[in-house]
Amino acid sequence: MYYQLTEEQKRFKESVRRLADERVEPRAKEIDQKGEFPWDIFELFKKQGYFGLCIPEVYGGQSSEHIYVCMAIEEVARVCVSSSLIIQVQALGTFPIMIGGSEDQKRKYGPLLARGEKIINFGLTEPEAGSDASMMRTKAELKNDKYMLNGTKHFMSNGPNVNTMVVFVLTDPPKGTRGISAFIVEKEVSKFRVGKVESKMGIRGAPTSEILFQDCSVPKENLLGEEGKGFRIAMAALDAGRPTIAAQSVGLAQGAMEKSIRYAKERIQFGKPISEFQGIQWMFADMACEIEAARALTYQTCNLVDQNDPQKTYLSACCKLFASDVAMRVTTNALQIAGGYGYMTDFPFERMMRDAKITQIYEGTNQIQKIVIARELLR
Ligand code: COS
Repeated sequence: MYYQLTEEQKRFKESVRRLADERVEPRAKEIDQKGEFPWDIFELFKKQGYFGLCIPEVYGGQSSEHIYVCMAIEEVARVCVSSSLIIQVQALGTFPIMIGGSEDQKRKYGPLLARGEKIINFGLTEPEAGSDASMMRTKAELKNDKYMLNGTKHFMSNGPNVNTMVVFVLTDPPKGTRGISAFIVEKEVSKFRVGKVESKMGIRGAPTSEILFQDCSVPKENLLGEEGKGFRIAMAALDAGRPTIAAQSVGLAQGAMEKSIRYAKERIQFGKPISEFQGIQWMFADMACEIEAARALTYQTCNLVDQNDPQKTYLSACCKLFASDVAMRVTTNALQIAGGYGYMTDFPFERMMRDAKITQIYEGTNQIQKIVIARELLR
């Protein structure tokens, strides 16, 4: 890994890698095959303080730079993408509070989120509002100091397990995106319910479900920022979130390449290890270049997120687009190098390829990233 990190950053990254190798990798296959949320890994990350990596110290976390949460996700994704989502989903739910929350909200929820007592996600998507997030129908009406929420969010990451959500809803429908507001919604208070739990191609240890809001009352003080600011908070949160998906993609690609190299050095055909064939070597060279480029772009984007640089929207879309396409290509080729064995579930390659596919889809499809990039270029 050649991007220049500080000594502290290097030490942190290596410590996550060790933990992932020792504690997560041995569980990866089983997590995928059983399709169950790994509570043991959740507890492990909680103990390590990984949920505080995106929360400043003053609000009970330990974040100083965006790169830390990204490196944690990267190193876990190198061995198990489902497990990396435990950190990623919590971070994406936390970003809107840190971006749009009041001082009181940050002080109240920061420590609870950092300790993993509040398990949170990001409630934007609806059946009719995917790429066009502004098409949401879930509504909130203010009645006697409480907002009443009605509607359905779907494809909610970690839906069955969360006890808290940041939910984006219409408070003033005629105003379009300016009529969308964001709320912190707690299950204990507002009693939202889990709907259909999806069966998925990959990331099978990271459950995805509908969340149903039926006259769910939310205290007025749980509004994030002001009414009508929700869409902008969501977009700004995605600017911070997309580099985390890029980091996940880089980790996944790195893991697939390493496993593929190991395989190629052991697999004998035509009297020698297949790693000695130039055709295979060139595949590794392409993988390595692309991974290095994706990683450097992702880490650079983290710096822009830290500085709240106006270019962060542009680069976060660039790194998510590029890194996820790299993850898809690298995992596909890693499987190809392992041939028939690669296709079998005894080997990790098919799981990694299935997991890679979602990185091109969630947090905005790669087609949406291209729209974001082009808009910034043409502005
Ligand atoms: N940061 C802050 N504000 C932003 C922003 C950003 N990155 N991007 C847009 N906004 C603001 C705009 O400035 C505008 O604000 P004003 O009304 O004050 O002018 C408002 O948000 C609406 O922006 P825009 O007109 O660009 O919205 P569109 O409806 O055209 O949608 C896209 C823009 C396509 C980029 C958006 O719908 C999107 O990101 N879709 C993908 C959603 C997604 O990622 N879903 C995954 C779910 S989470 S796993």
